[in-house]
Amino acid sequence: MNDIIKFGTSGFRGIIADSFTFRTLTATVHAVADYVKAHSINAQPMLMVGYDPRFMGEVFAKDVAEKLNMCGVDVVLTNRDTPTPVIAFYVISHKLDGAINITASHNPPIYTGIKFTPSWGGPAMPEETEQIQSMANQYLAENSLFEQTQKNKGKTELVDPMSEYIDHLNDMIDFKEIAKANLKIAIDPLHGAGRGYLKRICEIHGIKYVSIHETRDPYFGGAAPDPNETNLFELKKLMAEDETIAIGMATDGDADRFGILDRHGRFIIPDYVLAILSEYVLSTRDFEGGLGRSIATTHLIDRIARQHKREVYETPVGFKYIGKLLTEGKIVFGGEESGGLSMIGHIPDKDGIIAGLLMLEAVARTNKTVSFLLEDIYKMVGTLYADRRDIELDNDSHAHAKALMSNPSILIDKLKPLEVDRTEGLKLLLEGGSWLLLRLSGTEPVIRIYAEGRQQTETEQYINSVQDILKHA
Ligand code: VG1
Ligand code: CO
Repeated sequence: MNDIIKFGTSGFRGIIADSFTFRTLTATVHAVADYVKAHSINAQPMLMVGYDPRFMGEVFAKDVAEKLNMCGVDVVLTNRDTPTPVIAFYVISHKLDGAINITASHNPPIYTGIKFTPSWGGPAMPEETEQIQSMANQYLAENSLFEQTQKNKGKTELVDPMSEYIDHLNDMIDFKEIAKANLKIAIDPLHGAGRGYLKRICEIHGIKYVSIHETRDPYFGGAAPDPNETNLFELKKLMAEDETIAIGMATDGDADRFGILDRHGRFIIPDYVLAILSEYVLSTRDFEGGLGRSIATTHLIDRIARQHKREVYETPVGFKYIGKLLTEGKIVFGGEESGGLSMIGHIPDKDGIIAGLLMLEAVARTNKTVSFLLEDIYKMVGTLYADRRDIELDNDSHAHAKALMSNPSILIDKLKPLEVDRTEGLKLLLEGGSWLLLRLSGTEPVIRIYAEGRQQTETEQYINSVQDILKHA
């Protein structure tokens, strides 16, 4: 039997009315309820239920709350679309048993999905989602969904988690430094769940700002709510026209990813943002511990860790692994090339809001632009140029991509790697600190080719060589 409900890198996602329906949602919710009841120390467990601003998000969320109540689980339901990091913070600070979030994150508007946050506050680990997934698919197959009502029904309460989260940021960010620098910023939540958050933070702290895409639009203006260079063209334009804006900050559909623009609207790829902020956090925060990065993320982080005599931990792709390292106290700061980061004292999930604020603090304190901060990194540890290309896959090309990854001799003959790493997908470690990684996405039907070379041209060559092989397969 083919499983209809599949948890990928972060949650179960599906096209609305195709694999994501009330039926698959209900099956998943029942399975989550089973999981939570088996693991909670409370007789009546409690979950937060939230949603992003996608089509019918609030309707699905209300349905989730009702189904959870029927299963004997209490619910705190968010009063509006809410960022994943805000939900994670609420779960931890209120010691809940977890959360269900109706979101497909950065995916295009035809998708929605479910992210499950367990009580530890990070994205669920594979051992957690495997149990939920197999139970959910069993419920679907047996068609036994609505019989499971309990005598002790749960209750639902509506909450507004915004101000508690914003208050907590006072412990994480040096707003005094930010105020002193008196900078103006530009904000773009891309119509996602981050709507109103950075804006409110600016209002509270007297930071000058302009913002766009703050309204709810389930079509996200016609693109995916992914804060990459292409999708940030309007923010870019706004910054190019206003000389006084020091930095631009964007968040994705559920506001756990960041996008950063330097003055004049220059897009800074997340790898560089992570390098700058790893260095900044290590030199301004007094915490013990190493740095964390995924296998697909810049090795500049390793060099920065070495400079500070700290450990670096490499994980598979998915912030859950970095979240665990934060929870275990092994790292001070961790990030992923897709635009995810968090730090000690905050949540074990990525947070696009704190990412923007941390960069603003770095710019304010050092009185340097983001590009200058990157130059400082290069001066300190040398240069590396990271890049990624995503190639859409149909059935044929999917088979080719898989074949190349399982038998990469043609690539190995061509690039002569020093080492082949099979932790996830295929990673070739090359001369002079360069590397190449191929893996299939767990959230979209694409193969991702990542590379990092000593020159931009070297990076492009590596990526092109894979693309050529795939084209001619
Ligand atoms: C992608 C990113 C990964 C991220 C995940 C969830 O996964 O590469 O870094 O953690 O999305 O992000 P994949 O398997 O498609 O490469 V989010 O903002 O969609 O929760
Ligand atoms: Co996201």
